[in-house]
Amino acid sequence: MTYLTSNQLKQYNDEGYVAPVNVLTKDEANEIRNEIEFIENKWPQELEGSGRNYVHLISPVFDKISHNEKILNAVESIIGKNILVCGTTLFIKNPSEKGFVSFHQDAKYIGLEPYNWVTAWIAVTDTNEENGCMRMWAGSHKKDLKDHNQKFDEGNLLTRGQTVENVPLEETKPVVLNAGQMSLHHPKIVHGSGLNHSKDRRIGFVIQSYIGSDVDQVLGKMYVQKARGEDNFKYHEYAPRAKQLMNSKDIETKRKANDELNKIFYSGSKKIGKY
Ligand SMILES: O=C(O)CCC(=O)C(=O)O
Repeated sequence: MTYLTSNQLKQYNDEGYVAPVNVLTKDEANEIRNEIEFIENKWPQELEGSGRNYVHLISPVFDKISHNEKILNAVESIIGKNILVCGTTLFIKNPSEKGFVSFHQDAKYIGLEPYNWVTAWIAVTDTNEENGCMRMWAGSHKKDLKDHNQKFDEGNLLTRGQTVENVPLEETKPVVLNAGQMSLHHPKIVHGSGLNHSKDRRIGFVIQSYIGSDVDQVLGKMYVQKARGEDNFKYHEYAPRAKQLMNSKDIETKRKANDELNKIFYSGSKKIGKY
């Protein structure tokens, strides 16, 4: 049984996130890391920039994780049984780089409404305070969306460097996960993460996000896949599931999906960032 327990649901409702949730074995997490490193070696450009998005469309390994029963059971506990995979992203912090994620709310620029959706952050490597795990401002999901400064700052892994200023660090909690565990977070929770001070990579594979089929995209177009239940709303484009690594048709779908996603992320912005 991997539906959330009443205690886990309480944590999600009270704090805006739940962690850790056990979903993958260490071997399954390693399989993801190997897939990433295989792609990086064989096709060095593929995961660069906005190529870090929608990797589940070009790789059966990521496809399998995005449709994993245990993950979907936990997600169903939050958003109900009609579930679509709406996007995926790799958040990789290499030890030699100065990557970080400024405090932000996912709902600010993504255009998914209503907020019947949840983000699943899968730890591909162990993630802790030393290597820059996420920090959640517990309870912040209960308030309205906040102003974000658009900083486009060096090292920021977010598209616009969007930043909620003056977050009280003492009210944020580290999301420490072993490889194979996940956290689930609310569209409005303020969260971010610091630098990787360790000697190894910190890798998160993020299903960003699982949406209820009742969730529309109010800023543009999105490529989804049915994960569970029914889609009686049919708001979105459908993308085929990857059966083979880097099939040329799938690469084309990933490119189109990213072009559309960029229009959403940069809607109203005068500047375009690295991702
Ligand atoms: O990986 C990180 O440190 C941040 C990821 C994030 O902001 C998200 O998944 O919403």
